[in-house]
Amino acid sequence: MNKETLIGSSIGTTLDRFINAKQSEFPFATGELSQLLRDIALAGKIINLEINKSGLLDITGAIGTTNVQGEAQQKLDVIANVRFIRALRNGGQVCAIVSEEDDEIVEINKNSNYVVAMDPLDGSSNIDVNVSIGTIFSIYRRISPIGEHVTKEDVLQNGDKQVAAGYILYGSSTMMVYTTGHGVNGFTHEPSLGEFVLSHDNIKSPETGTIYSVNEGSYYSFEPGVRNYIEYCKEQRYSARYIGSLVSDFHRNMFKGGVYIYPRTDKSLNGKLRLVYECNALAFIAEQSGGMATDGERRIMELDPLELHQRSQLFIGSKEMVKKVMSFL
Ligand code: P6P
Repeated sequence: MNKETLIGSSIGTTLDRFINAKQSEFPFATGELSQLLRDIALAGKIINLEINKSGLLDITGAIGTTNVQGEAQQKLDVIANVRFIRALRNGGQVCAIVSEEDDEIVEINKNSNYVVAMDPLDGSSNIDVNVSIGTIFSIYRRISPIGEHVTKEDVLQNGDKQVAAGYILYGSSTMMVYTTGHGVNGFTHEPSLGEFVLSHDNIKSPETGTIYSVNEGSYYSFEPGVRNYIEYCKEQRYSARYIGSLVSDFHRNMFKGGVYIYPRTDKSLNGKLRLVYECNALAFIAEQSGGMATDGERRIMELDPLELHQRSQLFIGSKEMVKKVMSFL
């Protein structure tokens, strides 16, 4: 990149500056959403610090409790949940939070405008073995009047109602990737600055690819169409890449071209991933970057959630690859 291009490029802009610049693109923007995005980034920075030294502190491993899914809660799951709830409470923009780690809606401030649905630390069983993990978040505007208690309809909105969504990937570098419906941008954490800095602007996903991500250990419990698609991938000599951390698999496939599949199995009759705080956010990012996300029949973002922790099948990634999977179902 030559000097003029480098100077003219927006690469290197801090997240704060980027949010401020983009806010001016939103007529009548009051700055509340901007502040909320900053609050999420702040929580991500704090969690990043803790993850990076988790092997040295007694914060890895399970804590002996299970979440509403019946899954063993990891210490960092609970720490991340507390960090996010505290950052969003202090930020003042959030009326309620839906979290994988809380059975019920967490009411924050009934005088605030936004709802956040999040998985504070997805893939957390990977923490102990130093595999990358991620935070996933969706942001909605509340439906009920400000000043009243939050209702279920505030938090059970379909994905098309998201005003913003994204993830923080704690990987070889820590990145925050988000959309407000005007494209997808990626920010890399610069530790010496303590800032997220724009590193990937206007991310576009390849229309197709040669990577498929699925847990083939469940092969014999998949429906025939899914098994036939996996056979198709092998015939095409595609690459099987499955980290066991949804954000990492999704992020790689968005850049390189690929499809991530989590279908129903005999153990997860409706699929394993959660619609409200995992599938919807990544579906928004996928569509905004030119990809696609379905439950095998319908767009993920059209599905009307009926309960907080509802699960869904997930077929997400490069548009032509998702269409190809669906042609087998
Ligand atoms: P399995 C992690 O628990 C997670 O929610 C996703 O991050 C990941 O892709 C998937 O589940 C892994 O599930 O059943 O293949 O181990």
